[in-house]
Amino acid sequence: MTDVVALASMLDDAARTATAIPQLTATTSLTLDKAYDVQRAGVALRTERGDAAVGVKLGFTSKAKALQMGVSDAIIGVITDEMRVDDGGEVDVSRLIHPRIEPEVAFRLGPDIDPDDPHDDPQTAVLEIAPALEIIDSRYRDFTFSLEDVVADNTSAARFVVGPWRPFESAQARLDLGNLGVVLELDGAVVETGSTAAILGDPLRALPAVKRMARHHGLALPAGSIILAGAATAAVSLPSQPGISVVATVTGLGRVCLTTVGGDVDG
Ligand code: 0L1
Ligand code: MG
Repeated sequence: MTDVVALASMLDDAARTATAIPQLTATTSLTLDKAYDVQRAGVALRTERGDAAVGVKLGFTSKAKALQMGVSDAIIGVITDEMRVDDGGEVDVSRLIHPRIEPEVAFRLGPDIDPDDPHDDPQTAVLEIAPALEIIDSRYRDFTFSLEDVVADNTSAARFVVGPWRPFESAQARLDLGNLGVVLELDGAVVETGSTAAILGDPLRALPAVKRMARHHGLALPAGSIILAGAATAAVSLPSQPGISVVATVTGLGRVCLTTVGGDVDG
């Protein structure tokens, strides 16, 4: 267990000082279960400092990314209050190592989901849906890692922004949530376009996946939890200059944005 806490501390220091470290698996043998133990210990370090878990996120939800990593299942991480940025708010890039940004869809739970109850249908617990932006920032040098490394690193979770919440039931009645157009703009230019179909074929599939993985890895899904379903396009590097605007638009759900601050004026 000491080993697990020591590994979690290394990743935690890397995040707090915005300093990349070598992959843990370069010097330590890590199974997937142990990697999730390291992730849990890292989240515990955050909560001991007063941060709070506010939900979960899925990674490797696109076929392309899963193939690239040679994995057949998504991975799950924890998002916390300190990672949250208001819609239209500022992200200080000087506090991040090599951030990348991806457009996503977020769900918010009304009641809690009991991961251990096989009769608890996760979709019926969803109250709201929104467009979202996730900033991932691997704590590893060159953004290079194994599956176990990235799980230990809390799936590269760094910041997230959620746009306007809309009632889930009416969005589902009115829209084909499995194929909504998605546009990502950086500094006024379109840099990625895609579809919500890139998220597990349909972002609604994120809900049973989250429940299954929460059960397996001992994560709670209390009332009000936010679920980041996964990326609808490839992730794009977030420039390290201040004043860069990022906008994601999901057809029918609306837009969500942020602006960079801090960092190097010359990039
Ligand atoms: O949120 C994501 O899809 C990323 C998961 C971790 C992999 C990465 O950092 O690219
Ligand atoms: Mg993501």
